[in-house]
Amino acid sequence: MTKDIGLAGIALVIALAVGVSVVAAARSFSLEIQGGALVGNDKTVRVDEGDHVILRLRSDTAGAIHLHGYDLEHALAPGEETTFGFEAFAAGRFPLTLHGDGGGHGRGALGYLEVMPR
Ligand SMILES: [Cu+2]
Repeated sequence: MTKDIGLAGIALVIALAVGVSVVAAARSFSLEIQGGALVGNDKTVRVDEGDHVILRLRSDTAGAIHLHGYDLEHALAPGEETTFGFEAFAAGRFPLTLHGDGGGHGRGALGYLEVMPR
């Protein structure tokens, strides 16, 4: 009897693990920053809660990109593509800002990360 419960428990754990891996996805986006602003009209990165987000960033100036709410910062080197990866652990709308060499915000949000709840 205890053996059956043990097997059922293992099956449940496997089912949960498979379920999670099926719904969460790796989502990759390329963002280019020129003159302190994002290039292009779409300033919003949209993902689902639990996704692994990869932002491929290219900037014409040095500084850092700051994801508010998640409180993550990623350094930028001029002219070089860098990869900023993180888990979308919280649902909501979060500003992405550019911090210059001296720190602080240039001119408000570059764009937004929108994370849809599961
Ligand atoms: Cu900031």
